[in-house]
Amino acid sequence: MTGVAVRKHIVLRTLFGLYIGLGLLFVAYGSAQVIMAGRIADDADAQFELEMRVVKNRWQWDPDTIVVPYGALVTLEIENEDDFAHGFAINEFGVDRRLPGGERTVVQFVADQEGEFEFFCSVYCGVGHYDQNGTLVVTQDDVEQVAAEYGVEDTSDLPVRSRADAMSQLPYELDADGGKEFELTAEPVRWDYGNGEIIESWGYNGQLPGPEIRVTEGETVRIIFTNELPVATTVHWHGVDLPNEMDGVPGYTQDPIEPGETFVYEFDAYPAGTRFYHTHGSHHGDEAEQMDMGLAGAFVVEPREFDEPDLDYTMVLTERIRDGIYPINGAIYPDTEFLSVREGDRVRVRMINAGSSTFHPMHLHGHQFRVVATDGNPVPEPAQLTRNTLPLLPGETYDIEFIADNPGVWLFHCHELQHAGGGMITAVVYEDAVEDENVAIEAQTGGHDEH
Ligand SMILES: [Cu+2]
Repeated sequence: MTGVAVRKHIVLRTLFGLYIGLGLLFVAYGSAQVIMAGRIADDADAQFELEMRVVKNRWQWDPDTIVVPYGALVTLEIENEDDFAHGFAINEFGVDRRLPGGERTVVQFVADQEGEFEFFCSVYCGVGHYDQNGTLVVTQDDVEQVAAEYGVEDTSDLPVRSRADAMSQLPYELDADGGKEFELTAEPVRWDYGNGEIIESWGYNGQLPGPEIRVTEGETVRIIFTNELPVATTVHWHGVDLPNEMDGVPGYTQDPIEPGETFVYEFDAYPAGTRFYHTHGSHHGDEAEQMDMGLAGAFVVEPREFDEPDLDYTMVLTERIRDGIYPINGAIYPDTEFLSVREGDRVRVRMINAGSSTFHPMHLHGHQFRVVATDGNPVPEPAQLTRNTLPLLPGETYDIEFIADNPGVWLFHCHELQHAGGGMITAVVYEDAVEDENVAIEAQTGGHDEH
């Protein structure tokens, strides 16, 4: 790799100003520090992007370890998204740069001393970050080897995947007793959310959201789960009434599943409805971080007698708050998949809020819809509300239905408009309208089953 200029990007941000609220909210911003714990450079032009961050009142650098070869010209792009000033200093290299809140700076120095050096924040801001230091390692030995000794995992070579590579439903095999057996793997991936946003993520079977698991009520479901993440994890079956030991809560119902380990979840699928699966973390406190890295997917239990709609569309809402991204099914506008309908269709949308902390008032243009299920459970017809905007709190699911009776191209978006701006927009597109409307929309549509 010598002579190849590899530009390593690491983006992390301080959101100190946002650390108000519940404990769970704090850890939402801790995402990515685990797989981005360090970076290595193996050529003379070592470029890094470095951010300063405070998580749960604790100061953190991300990456917190940087390994470079002796003699490298080190370029650090440092970003401070905090409202407060911070500083970046390495005494031995004469670096001490003050960085006002919200600003970015570039620091350059030649790594002309071998050894291990501390980098630290040189501005006291009362958060207690002044004693949380990062490590710069300068070595004449093989950098990869030295990095391994420091536990630095370089993920910049992970494959980039996007919705185009994703499967819509997880395949299964029928076992001898008629149960459905699935294989699910949690693994790191660089996820392309669209619109130029490629972010290091954790996905089930390498995708965000995880592939939909669809079964029929009463079926025995066996999920052979393998953890290929660099951290321990668990899988929780949200809204499913299963035996306690299958609930996926580390420290309560099971031990955390360590990297490389497999755990088998087995239960009967009750009750019918739109459910989902998501990580419950490795211990109390990292659930939000793991979930917003991408570890969630739909788990749909069809009733035995299912009055199938013309279009059955699952809409998983997630969030990458630090990056300002609010995806629908792992993609942000204008790269979201649109709902392709025909006039007269009865359309069901299974909306799932699988983000850790944010609510989404989802608004459909041009139609009124009925709320036919709340948290997966059917609403009796006289009690069904007719709405065009429906807020989803974290962990909630709603099934809505509407009749496609108003041809055109109609936006369907989060009406928290910061979220819409962060990509949470899709559209209901009538097939006939596509020919009349612009080609860009045509390119986006798809997924309509023949009927
Ligand atoms: Cu929203």
